[in-house]
Amino acid sequence: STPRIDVVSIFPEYLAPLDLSLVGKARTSGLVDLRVHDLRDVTTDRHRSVDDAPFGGGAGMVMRPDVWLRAIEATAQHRPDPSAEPTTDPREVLVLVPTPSGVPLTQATLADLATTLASPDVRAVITCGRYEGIDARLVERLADTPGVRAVHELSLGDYVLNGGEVAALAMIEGVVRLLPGVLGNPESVVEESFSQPLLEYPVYTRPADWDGLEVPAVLTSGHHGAVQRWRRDVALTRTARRRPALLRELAVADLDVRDRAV
Ligand code: 6GU
Repeated sequence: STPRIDVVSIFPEYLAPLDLSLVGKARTSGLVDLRVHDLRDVTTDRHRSVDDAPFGGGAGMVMRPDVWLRAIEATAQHRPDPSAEPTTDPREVLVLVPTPSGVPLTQATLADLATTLASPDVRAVITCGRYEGIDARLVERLADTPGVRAVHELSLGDYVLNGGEVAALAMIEGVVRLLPGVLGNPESVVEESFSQPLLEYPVYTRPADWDGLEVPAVLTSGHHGAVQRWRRDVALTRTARRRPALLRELAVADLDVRDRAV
């Protein structure tokens, strides 16, 4: 079966970039089944309302859990081609909830997701909230809803966006490139930073002298060992300056390895 991700949003047009580039190609070549839905399609009132005032007061509006649950359930309806009768996708669903209060999204999270989605019995749904977020009882209810495998509340980082759509784009791009058959050269996945837990070294191309700015001499020396040492050194220096916590984690992981050897 094809890995499947459904995205639900009140701004489905926000997800238009999923037609482009590597993700767009993965879709048209059948490597991933991505479907975008309008949350308002499952509303039942004349105003198609998806939100209400917060209990306890405060600014903004809160998204209604009943509408969201219906939308997630509706994604199971599956129409292999537009002329066919709809059938129900039998797979368990992994619900991904983008929120600035979530667990930080990491390369390890993406790798886990890619593995999970590559298995034939799971699909994912991403719920793009807006306003002040979704009524917290949605996650509670999902946790004991049959057919729901797990719920992950995930954050892109410590800053505030207006809604989950940009996070959904980030999650999808990050996962799709890890799916089997999507990247031509799997070495570029293994080599990049965060598989190897250091920031990447700087890269250069022709001309060797660009308007007086020269490429580091070691890179044109033809000495492969020296190039590797230089890249490792610059990556370490860069990581120490820009992401000191990352380097400390690496040092701790290294100590753990030594402890196990004792
Ligand atoms: Cl996942 N959502 C929103 N609204 N803001 C964010 C975020 C997510 N991650 C960082 N900021």
